[in-house]
Amino acid sequence: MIIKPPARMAIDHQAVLNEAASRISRSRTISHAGRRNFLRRSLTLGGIAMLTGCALVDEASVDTALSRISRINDDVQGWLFDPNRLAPTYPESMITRPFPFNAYYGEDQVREVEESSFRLEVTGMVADKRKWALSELRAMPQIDQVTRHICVEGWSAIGKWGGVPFGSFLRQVGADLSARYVGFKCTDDYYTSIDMATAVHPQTVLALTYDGQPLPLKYGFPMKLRMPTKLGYKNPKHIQAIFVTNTYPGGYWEDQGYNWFGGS
Ligand SMILES: Nc1nc2c(c(=O)[nH]1)N[C@H]1C(S)=C(S)[C@@H](COP(=O)(O)O)O[C@H]1N2
Ligand SMILES: [Mo]
Repeated sequence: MIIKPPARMAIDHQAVLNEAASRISRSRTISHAGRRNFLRRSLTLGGIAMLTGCALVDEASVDTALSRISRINDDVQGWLFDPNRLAPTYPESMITRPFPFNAYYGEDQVREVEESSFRLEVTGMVADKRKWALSELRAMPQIDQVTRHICVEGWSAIGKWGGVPFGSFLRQVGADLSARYVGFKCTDDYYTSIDMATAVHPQTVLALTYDGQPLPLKYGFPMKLRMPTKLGYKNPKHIQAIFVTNTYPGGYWEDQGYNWFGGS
């Protein structure tokens, strides 16, 4: 089927995005599935073509349109993100046991990391680029929180993570907090990146423990970034390097089409 593109016209992108943002926030009171249907019903094919500037004539242009929508969606989620709104926390009695494992490989392929020689690298737009031993991170003030992890593969689970509030860590290394992104490289070659607003959110934790114990290997030893405001794939395990940048770093799943903002 060939869908005729609308005639070229000046598009007020700001107005379109404002409308999309207000639709999303209005639809926040309804369920996730309801919200999806709501948006699906409100965006016509002509609307998609107009919003993305793509004539939906073949599969390639549909893919381009979808990835542009995903980037517009990143912007809208970024604008809607409330830096003071807290994700729900739960009593310890609700912790999911055993907590599920997930990665882009099987649990038998988790790679060892040697604790004594491990050093966290910190690069990019930061004043202090020195490397960190695990013991130095453990010496910083720590917090604990019980939150829900949501994986797009269709499961969610409640767990307890503890560690250094990531905002404190970024301030400690003199990160430029006006930079757009914080990127992560992991010892298993996974990588991802987040927006600065989420990086300094009060519940974003550079987690060193799980359920009161040093972070087990399968859950991301030596450290993971735990963000209850973001979906599972945005929470990098086995962090080796952290960098602050204005250049979009993408991510392992994000580069394969997962939405970059990945709010939950
Ligand atoms: N380094 C690394 N981090 C990762 C992944 C991965 O494959 N490698 N998978 C992500 C996904 S999709 C999920 S759901 C969670 C799973 O974390 P868990 O094993 O603690 O449940 O880790 C995320 N972080
Ligand atoms: Mo996931």
